[in-house]
Amino acid sequence: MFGILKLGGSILCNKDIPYSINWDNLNRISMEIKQSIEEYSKKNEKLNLIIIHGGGSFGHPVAKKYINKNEFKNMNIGFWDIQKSMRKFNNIVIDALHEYDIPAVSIQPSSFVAFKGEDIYFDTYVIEGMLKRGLIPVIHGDITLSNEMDYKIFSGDHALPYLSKKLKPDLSLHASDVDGVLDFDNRVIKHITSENINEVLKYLSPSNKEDVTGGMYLKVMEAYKLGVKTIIFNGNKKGNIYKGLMGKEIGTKIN
Ligand code: IP8
Repeated sequence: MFGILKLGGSILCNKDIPYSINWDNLNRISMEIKQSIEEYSKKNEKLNLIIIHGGGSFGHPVAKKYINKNEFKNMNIGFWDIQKSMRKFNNIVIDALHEYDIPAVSIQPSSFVAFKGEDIYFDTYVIEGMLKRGLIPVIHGDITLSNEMDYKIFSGDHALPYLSKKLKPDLSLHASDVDGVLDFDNRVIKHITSENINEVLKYLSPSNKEDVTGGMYLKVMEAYKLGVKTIIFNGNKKGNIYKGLMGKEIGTKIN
């Protein structure tokens, strides 16, 4: 089984407090990942896994300091400041995974990922090699270079569809802080296809004001545009990460 799991920053942090970790969630999620690895291994299967995490209360507040009217300013400081905040966060996530003997290794996008227009340059040779060797790459949202002289935030919501399209996992999982994609009555839309996508887009409100990236709209659009089968579900709920990794039906399926 090959899965790519994105952990939204909002489930790993307390978004209202800069640099705050939601330790209960981080520990529980690490434990559920470990449980899934063990469950597959009992069935003589291997869970190949890539983990992606968002910026949470580390990347977003720091990035905001350098964005003015949609443009990056003062980036001779900003680039390393944003990079540093995400490096700290990524270290904490990886340390928690190591507590459960999960062979997590860090991938820092600001060092080698770039945008060319809307296209993403992201060489995956090393990530694929890590997977082959049983390692679990942990990639995060980050600041990246864009075009000739610009910068752009590389979101976990870019990473998940990009890697899913390129590496073709069996499962592409999006653990967010809501039960799935919701309609106006807050009911979970179980399945998004070409039949209902236009209807669904009407329900999606713009991103939370603390986020410098696109919220649910970006998640749904990116997954839909690339035709990647993605599940969006609530990672705050106990057992859901495990269920998701075991391929159980939860949240909203997009394909
Ligand atoms: O939370 C954003 O990643 P996201 C990363 O996955 C930064 O959108 C640096 C704000």
